[in-house]
Order: sequence, then C-alpha cells, then structure tokens
Amino acid sequence: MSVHIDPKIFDSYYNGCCNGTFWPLFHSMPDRAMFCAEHWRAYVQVNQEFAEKTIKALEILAKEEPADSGTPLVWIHDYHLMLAANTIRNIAEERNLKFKLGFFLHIPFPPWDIFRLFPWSDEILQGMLGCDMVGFHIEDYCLNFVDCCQRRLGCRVDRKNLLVEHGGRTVRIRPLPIAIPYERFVQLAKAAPRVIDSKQKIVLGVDRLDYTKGLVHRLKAFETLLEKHPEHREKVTLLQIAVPSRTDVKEYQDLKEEMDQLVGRINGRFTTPNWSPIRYIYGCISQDELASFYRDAAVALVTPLRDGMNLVAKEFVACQINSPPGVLVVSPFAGAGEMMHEALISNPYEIDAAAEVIHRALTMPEDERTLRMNYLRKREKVHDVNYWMRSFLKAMGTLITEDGDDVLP
Ligand code: ADQ
Repeated sequence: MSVHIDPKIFDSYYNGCCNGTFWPLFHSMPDRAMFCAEHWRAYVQVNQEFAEKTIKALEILAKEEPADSGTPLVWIHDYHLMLAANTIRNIAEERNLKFKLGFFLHIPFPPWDIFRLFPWSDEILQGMLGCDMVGFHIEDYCLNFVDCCQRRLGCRVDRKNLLVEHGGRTVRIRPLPIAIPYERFVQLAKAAPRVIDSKQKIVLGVDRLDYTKGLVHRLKAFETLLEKHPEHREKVTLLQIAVPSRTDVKEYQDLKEEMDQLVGRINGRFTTPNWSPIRYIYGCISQDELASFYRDAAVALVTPLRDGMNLVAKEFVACQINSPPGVLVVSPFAGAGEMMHEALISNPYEIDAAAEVIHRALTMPEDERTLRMNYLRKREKVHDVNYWMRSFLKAMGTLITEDGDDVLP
C-alpha cells in the first residue's frame, strides 16, 4: 500500500520541512534551519496521509486476521513522520482497532534550548507521544526528549526510568542504538578484491555529502597533518568518498562547491609528480568496493559535527579482518562516539588537535591497534542489526520467539 503525494506538496514537505528545517535543527545547527508555515502545512498534510493509509491497513488486518492472532505493531521511522502516531491513535481508538505504536528516530533529538526554536514544537511532541514506545540511539537523546516533554507540555516525567505521562497513558522512552548486518560485511570483506595500492597508507572517509558530516573540517585537519608532520607526505593519502545527497537543496550545492575548491587547493599545495594527498570520489560505489576500502584502509575518519549514530564507523570495524588492523577515529558528537570507546576520539572543531589524532592513528603500535580493534569488533558482532530489531520488539512487548511465545521486556 503506497502513499501518493502531490509533487508540489512533496517539495515543501521533503526539501522544505524535513531537510530544510528538521535536519539542521535536530543536528543543533539552527542558523541553517528555515521556519516556514507553508512547509509546515505540507508536513502536517503528508503525515495525515500516512496516518490514514495506516488506518486502512489496520482495518484490513482486523478483517482478515483471526481475533487471537496478536496485536498489530505499527513501527514509524524517523523525522519525516513525527506527527503520524497521534493521528493513528486517535482514529484507531475511535474505530476500536487493535494496535501497538512504536517510533524510532534515526537522527539526534536536540536539547530543549534548540528544540524550542521550532514554532510548532508542541505538536511534534504530542505527535510522538501518540506512541507506546519511542526509541532513540542513545540515552542523551532520550533525556533531551523527556526534558522537552516536561518543559513544553508540562508532562509528568520519570528521568531515571525514562517515562513520560501524557493523555492518561505512560509512554516509554528507550535508548536503542542501531547496528549493522555485521556478518554480511565480514563476508563482503573476505570476498572483495584489493583495490588500494599496498604501498600507500590510506586514511578513509565515507559519507553522504552533508554539512553535518564535518567534511570541510576533516580536509583542513588533513592539511594541517601534512603541514605539521611532513614525514607523512608521499606516504599517506586521504581517500574521501562523498555520496551526492539532497542535491536540490542550496546548502548542499554550496557544500559541493566548497569541497571541490578545498580539495583543489590542498592538492595544488602538496601534490608531487608521484603523489596527490587527496583522492576525492563524488559518487556512489558498490558494496564490494566499499568493503575493500574499509578492509585495507589504515585509518577511518568518522568525524561528523553531529550525527545520530553513524553506520560507517560500524561497517569499517566489521570489515577490519586484516592483521594487524587499522584504526578508527570517531567524533564525540556522533552516537557512535558514545558507544565505541576503544576508537580514538577526535573533536572535529579543533583542527590542530584533530591533525594530531590522525598522526597518532598512523603511528599507533600494532599491538595497541589489535587490542582496540578486537574490542570494537566483538561489540558490533554481538550487537548487530538483528539484535537491534529484537531489542525494539522486546521493548514493545511484541517479540515472538520461535516457540510463538511473547517475550516480555
Ligand atoms: P546517514 O546520515 O545516511 O543515516 P550513516 O549512518 O553514516 O548516515 O549511513 C550511511 C550509509 O550509506 C552507510 O551504510 C554507508 O555504507 C552508505 N554509504 C556511504 N557512502 C557510500 C558510497 N559512496 N557508496 C555506497 N554506499 C555508501 C542516518 C543518520 C545516522 C544513522 C543512520 C541509521 O544520520 O546518524 O546512523 O541514519 O540510523
């Protein structure tokens, strides 16, 4: 069952409200956010349309499924649909439909001081509180949400147990860090042919071309590394892969231009007849090629200015099957930086210090690299995407085991 949206409404909804407002605001970059009533109206309308289609699906289920076949779960994803839950609940309750509603936000939830800038912030909170359970990547985002519910809506909250009372119900808030299909990446890494020339050390960056990912800061840190540690010249190359993203939005067009100029300037400054410091790929690459880069890179730089989680950090770790392994550098402002304690932590805003962290990663002794990577890999192996999904279903009280029993949270 699909939702058909008028192209003009879609533009206001998707490029306007989702990517022009929520994306920058929720990444704590309010100066980049636009607040526009027309975009907001489109957002309300599209959420309403998704909610109505969901009700239709619940009605079909109620007719087709036997009465004892369990409660249908509606799992809503991400900032594009923050209002839908409340509408679904109101209509479904009126029509006596059985349902459980869960929501997962893939980006950060900002602190109150940022969130309150949004003119219709109470409607967003009420929308999300239509759920039985709301999941975020990490506890910080949960606490931000709880705080906003208390301060904007005056809800009674329990910070310790992450509960919010609203409309006579108690909504559970849970940190559920997303993960990757770990084994799939291990297998890809085992099978992928070598692409990187073995004489060179590669420092790898893989990102959507997005201003939250800290690409400009990263290039400047690499430039500083070459300035301060000339021993790395002609030996180390930054391979930056940037996937084109939201190319209809001006902020993204400007970033593309800035990156092109910066790469040109740094390469012009340091290139020798046999070496260029930066190889910059603007485009998508295949999973095989990606796995090969992840496997053979000496260092991965995952240094966003702000990021909900960041899957690249996890994919890199899964593909590190070489011995001795490489080094992961991660920003403290990504959800991944909260969890992957054995990585080197680097503040992307501090360019000089970030250059020193790259130097440290490039010169780290083999046994330290191995120790750190072993811990990182073990965590991702156990806490893979299946574990994440099961954790969500458990937290909803809807996980059915192979024996058909409900597993309680
Ligand atoms: P994104 O912001 O898109 O996701 P991220 O988590 O890094 O960011 O995922 C990017 C994905 O794109 C990775 O799986 C990566 O392999 C793939 N990719 C990147 N470059 C590629 C290329 N050149 N070719 C092919 N594939 C490429 C949002 C949030 C994150 C959160 C995820 C999941 O912003 O914080 O981790 O959702 O919840």
